[in-house]
Amino acid sequence: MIIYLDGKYVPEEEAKVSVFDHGLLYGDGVFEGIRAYNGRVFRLDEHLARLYDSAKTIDLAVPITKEEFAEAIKGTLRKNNLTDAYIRPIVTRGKGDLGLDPRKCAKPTVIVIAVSWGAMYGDLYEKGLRALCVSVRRTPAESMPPNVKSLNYLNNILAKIEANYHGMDEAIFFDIHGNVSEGSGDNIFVVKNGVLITPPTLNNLRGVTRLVTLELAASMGLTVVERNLGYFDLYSADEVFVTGTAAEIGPIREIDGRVIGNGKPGPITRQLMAAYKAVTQKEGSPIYG
Ligand code: PXG
Repeated sequence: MIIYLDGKYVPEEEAKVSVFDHGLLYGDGVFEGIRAYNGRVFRLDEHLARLYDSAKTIDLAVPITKEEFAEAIKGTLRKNNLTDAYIRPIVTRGKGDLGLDPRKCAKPTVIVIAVSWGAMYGDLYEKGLRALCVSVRRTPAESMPPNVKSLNYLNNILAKIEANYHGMDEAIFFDIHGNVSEGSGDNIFVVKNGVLITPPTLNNLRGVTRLVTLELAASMGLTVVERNLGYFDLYSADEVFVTGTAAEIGPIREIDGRVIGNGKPGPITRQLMAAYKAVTQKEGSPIYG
């Protein structure tokens, strides 16, 4: 496997970062998760825009341009002969000392990893996922905006651990005010009486897949509403699904023991899953030629 590291393509064994890198010491850095389908990188510009916005918010200057970053991503895919892949761009604060002060970090570390990747949830796209509303709350925007895709994912990992202990496939986060936020690594939608509803994005990550889903829903003539949701809305929904680059569109069949709809992926969810599959297969920035 070939990794992009600070301007060079190197074998995985040589792709090493310092133990003094603040990405490791403090989770001080940002990342993205991007997919390539059928020889094209899906929504590359949107992911790069979010990466640079996340970096800006934490006062981290990405040392290369977006165009150079796009080329680093495609270059990594080409070096590994990939057409269908999961891509992980990372920018860390870089090597510093054991103190917190980011001014000690002279140069950000830039990494691109790309691996071959299939469906994340296997047969659960047919059966539906079981989800748990976890007790751990999504980090409030007042502390650390959930819009920043930072390397510190402990909040999300704690949610995942709680869901794991309960034998559930995914965690559903609430914010500190009691509003539904998102999944541990995906955004959430409910369908009620034919209307698609998803929370506004102050308390969650502005998911690229969320945006694509909203576009697809609009093109299908569905009514879409962005408003806050509570437990009531989840438990009494006709359909619930999560969206993410890794998860794609994942139907939820059960939440906290409540069966959602008839316990199977609902018709609107299925329509959106099919539309998402179609758009990922034909859209995107070409890797080769
Ligand atoms: N919310 C959070 C907290 C995320 O981490 C999404 C929503 C969906 O965003 P996109 O742009 O991908 O539609 C994410 C996605 C995983 C995993 O293992 C997920 C993400 C990153 C790393 C791993 O599920 N991010």
